[in-house]
Amino acid sequence: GNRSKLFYEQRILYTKCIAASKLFSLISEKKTNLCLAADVTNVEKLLKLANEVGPHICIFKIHADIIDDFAEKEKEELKNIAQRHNFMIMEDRKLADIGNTVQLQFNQISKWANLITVHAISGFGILEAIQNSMNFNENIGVFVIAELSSQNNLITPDYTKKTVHLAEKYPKLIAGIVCQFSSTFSNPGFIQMTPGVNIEENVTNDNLGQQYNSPETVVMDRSADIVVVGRGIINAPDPSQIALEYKKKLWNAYLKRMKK
Ligand code: BMP
Repeated sequence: GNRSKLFYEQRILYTKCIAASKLFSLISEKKTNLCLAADVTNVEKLLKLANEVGPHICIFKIHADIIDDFAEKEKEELKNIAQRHNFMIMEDRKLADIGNTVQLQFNQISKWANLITVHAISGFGILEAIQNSMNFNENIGVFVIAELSSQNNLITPDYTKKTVHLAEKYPKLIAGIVCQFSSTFSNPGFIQMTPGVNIEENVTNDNLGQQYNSPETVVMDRSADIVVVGRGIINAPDPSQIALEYKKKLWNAYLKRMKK
């Protein structure tokens, strides 16, 4: 089947992951497929961003290990903001260790995050470990990294294929796949999350290998379901206003894709 021609609401029928079905319905309710990469180091700034940009996003994605003093109190505050503005919190931890270690890491992260990213590099053990822990917390959704946006990264087409194949074996766990292309997977129950987007004129990369495309390219040509934007929003003088602009562009690209 062609997952890119199904509406978000329709995709709910195909997923077995609770977090993914929540995500599909909140996307269609809020009419936003924008994920903010809130890559800031100051915790006050982080919470301010969550408050201001919250109405325009489906996911607030963070790297907890870059934030100064991200303690219990701040995590609670972020959870409250998420509830108020109806978005999900993703820890982009890219877990990659052996199953046992990942289980210990996951048990910490699952106390405050709704979604988490993992690399499948260490094999089935990583997903087994999360599945074991998941019995206590069924609402965490996993996104598996099948491709990276960075130039000359070491992921091969074979690795990508095997990653998707492994993900298929854990349908209750896997909310989606982080990848760049429509052809990477076909399961309509999985959500395609795609980073590397910037709408500024002439911004096609940074100087550390990141590569950028337009909202239209990733949503229409590459069938992204959720698009990750970081510096394009967080470095702007008015993040909330520019987030709204990204939101509109990304949603229009989705509507155009459905009509095409
Ligand atoms: P920016 O839009 O500022 O380039 O940020 C992109 C975000 O997406 C970063 O938080 C990065 O960790 C994440 N990311 C990425 O850029 N490429 C990938 O392939 C996978 C990612 O998670």
